Amino acid sequence: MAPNEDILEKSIDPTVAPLLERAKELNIETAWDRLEAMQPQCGFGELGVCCRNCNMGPCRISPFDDAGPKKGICGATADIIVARNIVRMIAAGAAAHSDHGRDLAHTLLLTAEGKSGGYEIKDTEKLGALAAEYGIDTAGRTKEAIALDLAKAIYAEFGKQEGPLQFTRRAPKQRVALWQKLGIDPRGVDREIVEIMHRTHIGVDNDPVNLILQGLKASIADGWGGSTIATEISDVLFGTPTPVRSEANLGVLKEDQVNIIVHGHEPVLSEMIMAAASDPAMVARAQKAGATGINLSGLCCTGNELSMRHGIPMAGNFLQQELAVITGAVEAMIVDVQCIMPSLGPLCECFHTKFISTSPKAKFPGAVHMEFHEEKALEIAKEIVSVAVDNYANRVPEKVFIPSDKTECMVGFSVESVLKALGGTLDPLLDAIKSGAIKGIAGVVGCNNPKIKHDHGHVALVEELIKNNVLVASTGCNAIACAKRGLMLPEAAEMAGDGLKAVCQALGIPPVLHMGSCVDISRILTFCAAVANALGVDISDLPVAGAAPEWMSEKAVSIGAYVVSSGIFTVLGTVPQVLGSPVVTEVLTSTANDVVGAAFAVETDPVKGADLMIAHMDEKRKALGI
Ligand code: NFS
Ligand code: SF4
Repeated sequence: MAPNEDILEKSIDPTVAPLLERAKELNIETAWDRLEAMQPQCGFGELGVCCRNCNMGPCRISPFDDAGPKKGICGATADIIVARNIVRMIAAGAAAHSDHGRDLAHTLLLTAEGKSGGYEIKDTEKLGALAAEYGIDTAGRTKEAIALDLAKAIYAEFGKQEGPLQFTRRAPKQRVALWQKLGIDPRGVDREIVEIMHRTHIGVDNDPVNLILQGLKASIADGWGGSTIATEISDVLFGTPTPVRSEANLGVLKEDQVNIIVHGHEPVLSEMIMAAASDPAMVARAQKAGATGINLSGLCCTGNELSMRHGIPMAGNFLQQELAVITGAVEAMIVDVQCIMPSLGPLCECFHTKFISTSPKAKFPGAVHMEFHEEKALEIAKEIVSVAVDNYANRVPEKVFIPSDKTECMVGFSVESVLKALGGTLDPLLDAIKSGAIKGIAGVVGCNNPKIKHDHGHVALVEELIKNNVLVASTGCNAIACAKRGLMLPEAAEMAGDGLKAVCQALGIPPVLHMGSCVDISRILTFCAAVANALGVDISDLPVAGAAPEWMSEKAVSIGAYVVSSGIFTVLGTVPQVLGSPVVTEVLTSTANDVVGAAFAVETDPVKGADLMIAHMDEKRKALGI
């Protein structure tokens, strides 16, 4: 039976319609159904004008009705309420990324002290480079001794009372000077987040512009601080990615193997699950259970992390997490933190799938909690994997429905590997930009959101960009969408404009570069800074732009804020909850240009969104005289 019209409208991904049809047959709900049940969504919430920051409230400003309230009980206007709400979203997003970075610092510290159970320092070259940035002596010292100093220095970045954060100094000096002039050069990562919580408490900061500036400051602490820390230490511990072939989409699940999906964000967990799943004893155990082997894949950013370092397949992006379970072929869904739907618990109960939570920070209804600790990492990972293997016997063959679709991709473009592809210097890229063969560089990132046809926002925007000779750097759920679409193959150069096509063919790279997970947007920042420094200009002078075509998370709000604070024009494909405030809307979409040299645009049509980015690049090129 062909899926009905309505289901076909949900996604451009060929695995989605059949699995949604399957869900309907089994009377199982997904995020799409819950979105429908939520209609109409609260108009006050959509505009950002509701406040429950104190117990005189809740208050909401009525933009619809002239006679309705225009002030909260404390007197807060729509501008104040919206500004407080959006900067609290930044605080949450910056906290999520940065706490992820902190966990990596913790793992590095334990590893340096010889106390971690199975981790090692894999990339000594990067360790040396980071030590140099921090002014740590390396001559004649062991990698453990250097790593110990580095871990301590990085740990200190979180609780520091005065700045600067070391990695912010990768930004061009003009940018740093601007941040200093504006008072938004961040101090300790935690301090900036705490200050948002303080300022948004009732009766503290009631100036929308002053609030937004603190939001930008915390977001810079995320992008150039916490997220960069997460990326760099992951590279030290697990290796800096180099181009590798992988596969993407639910067709990577295997009918005759134990399917284990790792979902969430921190490679600290997934790297050990990978080690445990490839242990010969574990594979033998799977074979004894009647499977031909163990098949590991990843979802969301964990998928990106495993794929770009090891070529492990990506099962899908955010909106496919429930569909993965509905295949009936997953023995275990192992999760850590972030973007894990609490719906997975009840959903897994409809199948044989074991839903295993591992982080003390993230427990879920219906999950088995097997707490992960770095000190005994491999040991615990083996216990978790054995639960999955033993669960193979419980699979119900009649319930198995695996779509066949999967696509090959080339992933793993760290800044280091891009430089290597360029022959060790930025010059070929700079020349291609100057000659116009490459019009500019776009960072396209972010989530899925059922408010938008799944993956359509990502793919339509990216295809329009490459057609117009824009090289795309992609991370997060956008990267998975592009991989599934075949845009991350060198052959996809055929879809690019002539200039970009020639460059990609000469270098053997795809027109859309997989740069990693969402914390790895720090790689894009580092790259933009390197290009700006090579040209002797600020990032805001470059023909670059950002986009988050299907964003939904608070992390994405923080990302958008630090990308704009870094001087990069950014297009949002879903409407942020700020339109109830004329002041906040004006500041974010226009005034920001005069302050940080970049602003946001909101455009729900992805092709038009791409066109805005292209027009912006044309303008910047003209100003640079190229
Ligand atoms: Ni990013 Fe990664 Fe995906 Fe969005 Fe979630 S997985 S950190 S937040 S949904 S891109
Ligand atoms: Fe209402 Fe002001 Fe309290 Fe918010 S802080 S709930 S606007 S009284």
